[in-house]
Amino acid sequence: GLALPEKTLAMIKPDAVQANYTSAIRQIILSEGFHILDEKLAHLDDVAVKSFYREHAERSFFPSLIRFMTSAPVYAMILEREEAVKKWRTLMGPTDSNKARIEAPNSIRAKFGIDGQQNCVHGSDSPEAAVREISTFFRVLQESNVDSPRRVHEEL
Ligand code: DGI
Repeated sequence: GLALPEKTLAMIKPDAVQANYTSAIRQIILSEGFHILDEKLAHLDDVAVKSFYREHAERSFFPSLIRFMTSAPVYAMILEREEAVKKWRTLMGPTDSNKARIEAPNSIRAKFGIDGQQNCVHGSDSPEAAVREISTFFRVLQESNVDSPRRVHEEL
């Protein structure tokens, strides 16, 4: 069948950046057939996290989530492969790292996550979210995940 390349936003969260797991996680990503199109270290502020996780704004854990996500830098990557969104979420494992250790022991959260909040990695949950989230970190020529006119030489 068709296997068109798709992009997703992967992020190594503050717990794993602080624990120096960035290069180990990056190596797993590459060994699983993802291409890393761009990558950068970023330190999110309150405004950025509130926007990024706005779907959780009313949840009781939201203030704690903001404190965690602003506590240290994150490492953002644009991943590309076929079915990147789904494949990256499968590789991450369940949201709660302790559940991941039971249900998906080979997943990244099982190996490097701490709990249900400090869970080492993020992945977009749809191609549409991927476009939005990638634009949080990167200036991109969006030509793959979205039907919009391709802009080239945007600096000119
Ligand atoms: O897409 P996921 O990261 O797997 O999960 P999600 O979109 O449901 O939640 C986004 C993040 O919010 C998750 O990675 C950690 C945090 N979170 C979700 N549920 C809980 C939570 N944090 C706490 N403390 N408690 C929760 O129940």
